[in-house]
Formats: sequence, structure tokens, C-alpha cells
Amino acid sequence: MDIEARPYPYRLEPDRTALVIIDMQRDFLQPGGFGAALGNDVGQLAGVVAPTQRLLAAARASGLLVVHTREGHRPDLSDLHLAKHRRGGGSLRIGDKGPMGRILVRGEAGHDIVPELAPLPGEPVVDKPGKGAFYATDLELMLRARGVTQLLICGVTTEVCVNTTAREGNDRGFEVLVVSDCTGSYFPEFHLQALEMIQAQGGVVGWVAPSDAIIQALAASAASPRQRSAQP
Ligand code: TIU
Repeated sequence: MDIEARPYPYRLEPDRTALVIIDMQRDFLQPGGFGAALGNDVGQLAGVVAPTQRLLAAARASGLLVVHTREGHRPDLSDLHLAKHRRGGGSLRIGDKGPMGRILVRGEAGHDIVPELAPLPGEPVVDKPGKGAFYATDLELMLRARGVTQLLICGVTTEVCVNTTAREGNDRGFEVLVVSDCTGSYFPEFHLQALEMIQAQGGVVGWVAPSDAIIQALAASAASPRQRSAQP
């Protein structure tokens, strides 16, 4: 089925599509985490949760593969580049103890996904040390093994981990759609510009559409299963 998207309609094939939810972790969304340590107003991201919950529910109901990612590091920080460790002007750095545990460290409360979007058993969770979800992870292997060719990308932040992942996916031959209301930035102007960059130049990186367009298409697909199974 085609869904309304920019710069032109996006062909959504549920059997070949994964919903990838990027880094909806306490560390980015709540006070006292990595996002706050970098000097950001984490309240800017609060509006991403409810639309993502709705899209996640629709994706699960339609049987889409759902993949969650978390940015973070091993407790011994052996997978943390010095260049990344040094970065940022705040008082707390990766690995330091904060109110939600050690900043951006796996196993700590701050590293986990917010409860509203908690993964279900059976939904892969990709722990990534970088901004892009393909870098130093088994995400590509997982997607190829399941025959996925299309990615619907949600999460935070639009211009950092979402954009990096969209570009990594595009270069690997995936058809990437970034969901406009299920992504967010600490900087509203960056959010808008990051979405523009995806779909500019005839979709140089991919497509952009709101979650409602996807939810409606999935509902229509569920209502006409014969049409869906007739697709190549
Ligand atoms: N700083 C910022 O905007 N984002 C990140 O560091 N990570 C993600 O975007 N997940």
C-alpha cells in the first residue's frame, strides 16, 4: 500500500518492514541523564512518547518487526572511544554516577527505555555504542535475516541518532521513512531541518510522514488481507 509521505508516496509492505525505535531511554528523556548532562532541556522530548506509543501499538497489532535501540556502554567503558568520552561541556560524563545511575552505562536505570515504550519479550533490543544503530551492532544482520527492506524510524534525537541511523540504513539499501511526530530534538529548529534534510532532493536519504498516515495504512491493510498477500 502507498502512504502519503514527502517527497512522494512511500510503498509500505508490512511483511518487509521494521519499526525501529531509537534510544527512547531515560538518559535522554528524563532529568539527570546524559541529555541533561550535555546541557539540554529534556522536556523538549516529552511530546514524542504518546505518538510513538500509538504507532508501536499499531505496528505490534499488524505483526511488524519491532526493534528497539539503546545508546550506551559496557560498565568498564572498554567500548567507549576517548574522543566520545571527552566530548561535552557538562559536569557529568559517560560513566559518572548520576541520579539514575552511571551515565549511559548498560544495566543502569538511566540507560533503560522509558516504561511507556518498554520492549515486549521477543522484540530485539540493540545496544549501540555510537550514534548510528548500524555501527558496531548486529542490526543489519537481524534485518537481512528477516527479509526486511523498509525501515520506519522513530526516536531521539532527530538530528543525531535518528539522522545517523537513517543515513546508515539508506546507504545499505533500505527504504527509510522517518516518522515526523515520533521523533524529536532538544532544538525544535533542528528537528524541522533534520526532517527536511531526509526528504530533500527527491528523497536523498528517504521519506518523511506523520504516524497517522502509517497507522491508517496498517489498519487498511489489516482490513484487506487478500490484497496484502497478493503483493510480490
Ligand atoms: N545529544 C543528542 O542529541 N543525542 C545523542 O547523543 N544521542 C541520540 O540522539 N540518541
